[in-house]
Amino acid sequence: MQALLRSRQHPLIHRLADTIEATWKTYLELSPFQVPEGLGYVEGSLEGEKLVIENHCYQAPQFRKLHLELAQVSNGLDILHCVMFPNPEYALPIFGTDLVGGRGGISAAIADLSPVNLDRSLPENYQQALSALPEPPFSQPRALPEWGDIFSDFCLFIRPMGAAEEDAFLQRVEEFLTIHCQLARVESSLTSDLAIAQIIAGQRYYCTKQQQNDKTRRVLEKSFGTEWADRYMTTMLFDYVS
Ligand code: BLA
Repeated sequence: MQALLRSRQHPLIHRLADTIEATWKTYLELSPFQVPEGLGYVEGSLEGEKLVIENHCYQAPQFRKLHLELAQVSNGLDILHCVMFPNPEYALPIFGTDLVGGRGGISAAIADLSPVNLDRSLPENYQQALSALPEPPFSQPRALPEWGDIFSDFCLFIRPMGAAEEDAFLQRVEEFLTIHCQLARVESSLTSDLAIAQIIAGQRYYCTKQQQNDKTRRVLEKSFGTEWADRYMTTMLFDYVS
């Protein structure tokens, strides 16, 4: 078995990957998740840029898929992508985080608990817990893209400047994750088919928006081609139940 990709990645990516897995193991009843055939570990280099992808997936009673992906492009780009897809019988938001950067530092650090209910607001218990967190001290906020209407008011999208801001980002994501796992554990499942159908629709909306991220698509296309990139984005990164 080769060394884990994270040991060769930007330190913040390595630390966040470890934090995500540790939090999952602490709070959730994890079981294995079957990654689609051939997608656990992938390498491609179509237009010369070699891309390596390592997927770590689990499931838990409240989550149909817990996905942590680490990727590295030979030009020096390091990526961490993580999404926790709730089982649609639970009216839970979608946790997502993306870190993109390389030797020059992390250029994009984003984390959110994104609502999926009809009025696209977070449940009251989430709003309360998130509002109680101190205002984070980041000097370079970044503007969300057009498709970013899926994100909550608590969404963090920054370019971390220096070690202190990297630490603060990591800490904030750990707080999001802990709040989410703690609230998910005590959430009861929905019983009404209508309510479940509404959650499914909300999750589908989230995924169709994320599939519009051309920056992700371009990185995948350059190494694997357009068809593979599209299939990967719709079946591995942002698949939804129908
Ligand atoms: C941005 N995502 C990016 C960027 C790249 C990727 C290259 C641009 C970085 C920058 O502007 O500094 C690439 N991200 C990838 C790739 C994968 C990936 C190749 O995950 C996977 C193989 N993206 C997510 C999730 C969120 C997300 C879960 O996967 C949020 C919860 C957000 N990424 C996100 C946003 C941007 C981004 C909002 C900025 C997009 C823009 O500015 O247009």
